[in-house]
Amino acid sequence: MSGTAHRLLVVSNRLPIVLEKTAGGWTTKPGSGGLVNALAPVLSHRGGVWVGWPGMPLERGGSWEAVLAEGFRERGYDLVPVLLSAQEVKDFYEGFANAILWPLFHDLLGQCNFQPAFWYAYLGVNEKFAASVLRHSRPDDFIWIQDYQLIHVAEFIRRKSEALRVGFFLHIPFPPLDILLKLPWRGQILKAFLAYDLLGFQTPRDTRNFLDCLRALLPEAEIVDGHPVIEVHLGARTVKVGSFPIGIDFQAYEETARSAEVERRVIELRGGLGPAQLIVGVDRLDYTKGLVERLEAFRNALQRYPELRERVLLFQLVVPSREGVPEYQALKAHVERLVGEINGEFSTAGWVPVHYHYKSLRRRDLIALYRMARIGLVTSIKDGMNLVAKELCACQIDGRGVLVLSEFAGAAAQLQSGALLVNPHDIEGMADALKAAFDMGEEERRWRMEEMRAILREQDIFWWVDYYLQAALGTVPADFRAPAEFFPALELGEYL
Ligand code: ADQ
Repeated sequence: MSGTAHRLLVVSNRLPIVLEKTAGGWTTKPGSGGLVNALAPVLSHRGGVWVGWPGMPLERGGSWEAVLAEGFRERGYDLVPVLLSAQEVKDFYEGFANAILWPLFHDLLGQCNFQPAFWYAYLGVNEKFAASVLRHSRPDDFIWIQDYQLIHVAEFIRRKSEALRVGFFLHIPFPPLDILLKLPWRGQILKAFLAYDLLGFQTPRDTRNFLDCLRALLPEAEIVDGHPVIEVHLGARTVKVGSFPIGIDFQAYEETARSAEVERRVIELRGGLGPAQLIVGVDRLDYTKGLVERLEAFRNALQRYPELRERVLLFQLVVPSREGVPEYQALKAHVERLVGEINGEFSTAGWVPVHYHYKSLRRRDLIALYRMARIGLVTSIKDGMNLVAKELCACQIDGRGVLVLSEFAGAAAQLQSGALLVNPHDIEGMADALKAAFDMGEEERRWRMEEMRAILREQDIFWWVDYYLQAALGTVPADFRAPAEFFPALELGEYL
């Protein structure tokens, strides 16, 4: 493909590995989270460099450096660590990134803490990342900055080099104008986006929001419509903008789901869970994932549809995340209280309705769970894409599962023809969707799942990276079918 001539230099807040200090020295394990899971196969495939924070306070010259270099040999790409102090982690990572941009970009203004110190720490860390990129890049590299923590990196790079090719991809949603306006540093953040050569958003919804903000706040920027990439001209700069729905390594998930090892795990797990229809939820602990709403909907379904009792079982896996941020600790307590209440109210001698696990599963076990799901439940309040929904479909090799999916997950645009779409704020609506999924016959389950799997097989992670790099280099084929914007269908019949 056209982009392969360029070495890829990926920059993200976290490196794709987690370092751990054990009695015998340092070890590494793969990181979790959507960004790492999506991009790791891309770099393994193409080679390149990954610049990021190793996830813990470290000093230069330690024995951990040899372990990172070892990781490079195993994975086939180079790892470049950016070290952060404990104060930077607090003010930049937990502060500006996760207590300002994360909630704001998910429309959750009430969760924001607009501390000025967080802003200065964010700028300092972005400058540090830019310095590391400048040190490790070659003139012909394609530098690809990932996600909301690092929006300002290109602006700092541009102070030293206009010539380097630098793209950006936003994994989370871009907020509507009225929400962005609340950010004290809205002008600086918006302008920082324009230091890139190509801006990638997950969905046309996010691209539209970004362009609306530009039109309102930076009218001197000229927006030139195009297909599939739009151009923004500001002074001497041209910035391309487009929607690139991120995919997964579909084939790898599917093959693992078919493996003898997963087959064995499925048999073992099935024995432990009994005959009820298995509803599966898998999420990082995060208030954007709609965990509370999901549990309320499950409770509502058990109340209103007694025939579901003893015949469904919700297996909810919650992966620990951002444990240093107080809101996440409060959310954990809330989720656990709800699980206790539901189990207290409905359990019988041989049946516990919610199986709740707060841990990180091994990949093999996660895939076994996806494969076994008769109902996959994704109820994000807002989500850039949501890879869990896609991974679950890739593992549904028997086509017997139904996906219940939030309208506000980016994935809804691609999966609308096969999923049962729900509004996560509508508790009764979600409970009704669970009942509809429970009742759905095998034939309908199969065609719906096959529709989704066909799209995900084609628009996988390698498709995504090719499409992005082609857009960066101006070589997207003219007949390319760009993703369309998704709006929920309203049932207005009775009012019209
Ligand atoms: P996340 O908010 O992390 O990603 P999501 O897309 O659902 O959300 O990805 C979660 C990832 O964690 C999945 O790849 C899943 O396999 C992995 N995971 C879940 N449980 C695990 C476990 N027990 N152990 C290890 N890994 C586990 C952000 C945005 C999303 C966007 C992605 C990618 O918030 O909207 O889809 O980036 O762009």
